[in-house]
Amino acid sequence: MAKNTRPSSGKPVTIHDQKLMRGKGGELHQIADGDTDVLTTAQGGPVADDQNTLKIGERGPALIEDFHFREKIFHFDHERIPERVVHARGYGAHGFFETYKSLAAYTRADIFQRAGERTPVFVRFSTVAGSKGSFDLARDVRGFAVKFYTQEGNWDLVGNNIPVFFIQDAIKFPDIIHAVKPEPDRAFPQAQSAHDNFWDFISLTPESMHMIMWVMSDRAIPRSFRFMQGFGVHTFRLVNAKDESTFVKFIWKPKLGMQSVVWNEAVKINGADPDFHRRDLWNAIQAGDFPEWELNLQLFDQEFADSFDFDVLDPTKIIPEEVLPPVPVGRLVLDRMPDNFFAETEQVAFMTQNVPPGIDFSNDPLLQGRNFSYLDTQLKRLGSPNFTHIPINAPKCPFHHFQQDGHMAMRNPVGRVNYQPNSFGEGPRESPERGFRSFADAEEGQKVRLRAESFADHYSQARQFFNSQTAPEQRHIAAALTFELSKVETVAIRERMVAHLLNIDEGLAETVADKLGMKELPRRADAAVPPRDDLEPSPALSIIENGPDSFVGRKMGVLVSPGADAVLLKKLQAAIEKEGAVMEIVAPKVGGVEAADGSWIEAKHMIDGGPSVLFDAVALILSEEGAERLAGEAAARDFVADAFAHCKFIAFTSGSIPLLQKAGVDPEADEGLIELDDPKAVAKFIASCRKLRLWSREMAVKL
Ligand code: HDD
Repeated sequence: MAKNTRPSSGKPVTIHDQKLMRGKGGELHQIADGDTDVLTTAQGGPVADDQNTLKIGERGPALIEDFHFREKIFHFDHERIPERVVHARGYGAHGFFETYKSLAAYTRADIFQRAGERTPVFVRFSTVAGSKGSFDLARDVRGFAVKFYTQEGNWDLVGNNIPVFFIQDAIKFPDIIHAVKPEPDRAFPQAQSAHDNFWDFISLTPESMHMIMWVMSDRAIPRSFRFMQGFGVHTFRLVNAKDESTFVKFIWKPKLGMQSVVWNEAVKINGADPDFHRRDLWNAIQAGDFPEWELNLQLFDQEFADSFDFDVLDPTKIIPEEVLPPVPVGRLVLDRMPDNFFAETEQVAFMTQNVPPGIDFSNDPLLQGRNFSYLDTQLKRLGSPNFTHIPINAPKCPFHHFQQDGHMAMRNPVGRVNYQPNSFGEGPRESPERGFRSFADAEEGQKVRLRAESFADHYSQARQFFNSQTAPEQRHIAAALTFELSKVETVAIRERMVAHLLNIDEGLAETVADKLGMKELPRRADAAVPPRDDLEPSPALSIIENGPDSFVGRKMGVLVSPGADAVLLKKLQAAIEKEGAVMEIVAPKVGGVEAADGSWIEAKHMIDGGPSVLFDAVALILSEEGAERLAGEAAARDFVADAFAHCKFIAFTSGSIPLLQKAGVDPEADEGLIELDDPKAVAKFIASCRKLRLWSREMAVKL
């Protein structure tokens, strides 16, 4: 029998056994046997009291003898591990990869041998610059890292949602990352590239210009992970059973199509829901809408590689899809969230050097450097060479080796023999047939620190990317450059950047210079080799050109008021669900509203907590009285004004017109405003939503 003192009343309570629970106010409840497990220490000892430290007397000093208290606080004090030095903010999910057909002609990798075979995967998406607690909608590259648990060991394809990189040689990685991260004296800005250090480095690094075009484009503010492409970036090799090599580039294409948000929206999403991308993935998977991507390969040989002016080993270059069409070889489906974020998403250790037999590296100097960095960083972060013992990092195929001991060793080999060769006939042996064999490329040369001439063209593909964008996308690039450079205080840096832009597109350079208020254009930057202007635009590079023409997987926000038309709402809901999209109701109060027919409409958000930036399209189902009342609320006016400014499709009942007008939106402004005045209007509205945005409105809005 033990005694326990309730801090609030001071009255002693006698505890008969451990089957007790404390309510919110600290009160104890007797609970039935078997209702819950008994709380224990990490050593397994049952705990009698988890509310009070052991003291001398009710008001006395604490005793060091309180092993439960000490263990609990000790563990808490050590809960954090170092966050990733880059890609700290991320979100992961489990799933599978399904191979479409045998690729035995190209690779002996087991994962690509049998059509229909499924391989378990874990995927982690991330931003690069921000820390773990930063917001999701930063303008940034997104990491797209896939761990395939193949039958021949783990294969990690550690890619991004952008197919090129800032730098050509890994030795520059600490510099680009230092430059983009918060400045070291002031420790800001967080998760932003819009500051002097970043643009200083970029303006002195012409090789980054192609990547800069991508990062200033809508690719860097994706609508969600589900609507992003992914790229292995580097040229890799596939190697078949005859030890023949084929170069390969890896591309992930989302089944739902690509989609991004606009910058003004991104800024507001970060305030309204900093976890917007996380929540989106969580909700989709929990709802059974499993996101899917197709893996595409661009396969080529040395002769094809030699046909370009640029080097396929240069990670600042792409091979346009129109020149080398990607071949779909399998699909990736994410169908399960981790049971525990820390154990899985935080502790997962991706490494570019994890390749199975049949997949090999190229000499890309960025990839070569990465192959050192990823192993090294895991030791720092996870604290032990035994990080492969953590379930998320352990292979799912049989594995046998003689590595032993070290911190947290959980899988030490058993038996007497822990070396080879040995004469006891015990333990695993190497296999020249099954084992990984590096592609035996012939290499010779002097030891030098040189960048190849074939890496010297820094502008041609930047120009090609810009030329491949639609007019709205080009406007977004100009606006992003202007915004970012407007945050740069050092005028010389702004000028250096415009000098580079002159090598990419004169119109772009002039627009940015004008919007920055520059009095005159700087001299064009010197180019190591003259930029080409004869590269054909590649429509595959535009998000808008490759729109899905579908509202599947998107989200509709419906603003309702008391007296709303419940029949119309039901019709709209049915149409949205039939389309494969999701509807969420926003109301003046989260409890919901009473409809015109007396039925009750449940809401998901109150108007202050459900701004239209959280939705892909909106509908206003308001009674006239409700609209008039909402017109007096800033949040409701913003709901409408933002949806309009962000070029979203807006449906409305005639009763909603007072709110539209107060928000400054002419109900007849354009075809993106659809009055729900007859039964056919719902279908018309959904059909419009498939276009996702009415970009022609953008010039009128002048966002
Ligand atoms: Fe990296 C993490 C992608 C260049 C060094 N990188 C990391 C992650 C992704 C990428 C997606 C997060 C993985 C996860 O979710 O845990 N990195 C890239 C791409 C690059 C690239 C696509 C260029 C093509 N990275 C790069 C270079 C170096 C690194 C040149 C160093 C020489 N990257 C790292 C790292 C990280 C990392 C320090 C931090 C945490 C980790 O590895 O596990 O090793």
